[in-house]
Amino acid sequence: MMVRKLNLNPPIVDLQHVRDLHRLNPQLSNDKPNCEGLMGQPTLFARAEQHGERTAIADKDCRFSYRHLLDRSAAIAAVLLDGSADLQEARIAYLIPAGFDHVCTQWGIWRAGGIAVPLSLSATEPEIRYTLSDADASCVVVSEALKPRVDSLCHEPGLRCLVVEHVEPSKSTGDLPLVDSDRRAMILYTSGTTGQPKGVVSTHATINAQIETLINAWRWEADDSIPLFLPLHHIHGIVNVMSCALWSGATIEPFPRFDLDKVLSRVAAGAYSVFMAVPTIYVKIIQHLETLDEQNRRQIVDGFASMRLMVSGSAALPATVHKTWAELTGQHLLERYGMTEIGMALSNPYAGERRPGTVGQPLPGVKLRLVSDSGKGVTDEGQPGQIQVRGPCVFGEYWRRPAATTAAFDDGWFQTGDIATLQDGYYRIMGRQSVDIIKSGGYKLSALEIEAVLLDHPAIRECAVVGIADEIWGETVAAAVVQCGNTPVDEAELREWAEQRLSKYKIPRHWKSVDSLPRNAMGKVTKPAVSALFS
Ligand code: MCA
Ligand code: AMP
Repeated sequence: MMVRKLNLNPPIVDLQHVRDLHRLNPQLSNDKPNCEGLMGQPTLFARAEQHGERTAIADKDCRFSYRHLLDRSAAIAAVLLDGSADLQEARIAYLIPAGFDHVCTQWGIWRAGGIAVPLSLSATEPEIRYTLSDADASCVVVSEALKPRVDSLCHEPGLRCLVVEHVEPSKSTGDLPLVDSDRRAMILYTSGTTGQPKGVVSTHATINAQIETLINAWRWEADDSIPLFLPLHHIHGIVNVMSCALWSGATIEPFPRFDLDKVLSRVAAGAYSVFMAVPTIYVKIIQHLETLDEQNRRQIVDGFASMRLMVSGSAALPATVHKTWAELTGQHLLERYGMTEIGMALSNPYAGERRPGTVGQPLPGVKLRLVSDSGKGVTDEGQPGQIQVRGPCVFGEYWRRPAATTAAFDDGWFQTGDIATLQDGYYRIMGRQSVDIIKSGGYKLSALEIEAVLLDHPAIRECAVVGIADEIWGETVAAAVVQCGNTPVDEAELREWAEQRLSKYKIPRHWKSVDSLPRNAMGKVTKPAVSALFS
């Protein structure tokens, strides 16, 4: 198989676009993390050349080297290019489980000059349709097994469907385009305080910065080995696990989803040196360990105990879970804080005290401030303020939403909407400004998006969706509904309606039929009073 020459310093596609990005987020030009390699320096692909024959992906009985990744991604790039010289930031969506084909597709899109738009494996047809349409995708790459999920969409004019297994190895000929690090690389869809998810656009430079700060802070090494079971339409799985591992020359063991028994049997076999998960997963493992006999439990606990690093993030890790985990395994989970728009911003130290209930200090290259409701910088210990972040890890824009992008920044600082305090040198997340954001199982959900789907049901006149505190999931989704007319709709029918339109993790787990929703004097629904209905 021919391997094409990699060009690492290409021309910029749209200079005006790049200028706009730098105006909104001036730190793209000014700040560099305390690490090498940003802006046009070694990329994932140049590094993969160096890692060569090392094992990148250990997938069941197959081991794929970095050389395999480079060859296969070049073949996919050639098929995507289909004779053109550069995809010029065309949006290429993909629906592929974690594994060799997934990585090769992401790399193939990047190497062809496209913007990668990963689709969620749990997305429903309407959700996939929305993403493809909002991103204005020209192509969707899909694995053969998942093709039925996009078949109905592949008849849309202007949308090419490509089955990744059908890409011929022999297609890998000719030059690939030069792709500058300032060009747009990825769009991740995130729920926010508006109804429909917004596309968060990152450039190659942003992603490189997000990777590099973690490589240094968490001391990634080529000898590391990590399981990859988190979804690959979010930063946690894409950057923190997959890209950091591949940047370092480490080995990934992919799982199509989090399968407790399979993952734990590999932990017991001592397969991993690094483990990253959301709090729900640690809670589920703790509960599972309690059901095992002493010998099985011991093997798994020893597997965890021997790892060099275990990280928790995406949602608050209760201090009790941190403590129980430390008692069980001797491991002090490293809790960190991040967001789709900014990558990782705060982290407990790799070496040094990892303080339960806190998210540590700003990572190298991340500038962070707390701002009070009145817009003043918070300087007093223990006083709450909104976290605002700037630096090269911060995204450039919401896809085709210039007003939302402008509103998200305050003088170059990205406004996260999360509230924190700083005490004794450690940041602590206190909550969120918006009651319409729910965090369940590590997923960020918009109450408004779920409400809009329920309101479409002909029998529902009004509804309010809230997050209810939950020991396993952090929060679970609850819906209070006001029905039209006298014929009551049963919960099963509402659930089925929601399941056809929303991913499983967005479906309300608690329902309440009410005569009217609690409202304040202005007529606005009071969400705390809605939550109280479920207590
Ligand atoms: C699933 N179930 C739920 C939920 N999800 N119940 C309540 N609330 C939920 N959120 C139910 C299912 O309906 C099913 O019930 C049963 O639980 C098992 O479902 P399954 O999908 O198999 O669950 P699972 O595989 O155990 O999933 C749990 C999970 C998953 C692995 C924790 O939620 C997950 O992968 N979360 C990670 C999300 C993530 O990576 N977020 C990062 C974004 P039944 O059996 O009755 O049908 S945040 C980010 O990227 C930022 C930058 C950051 O900081 O990291
Ligand atoms: P997402 O937009 O899906 O990337 O989710 C980002 C959000 O997850 C943040 O804005 C926080 O609300 C939350 N989050 C991430 N890490 C933590 C953490 N360690 N503790 C509390 N909340 C967190």
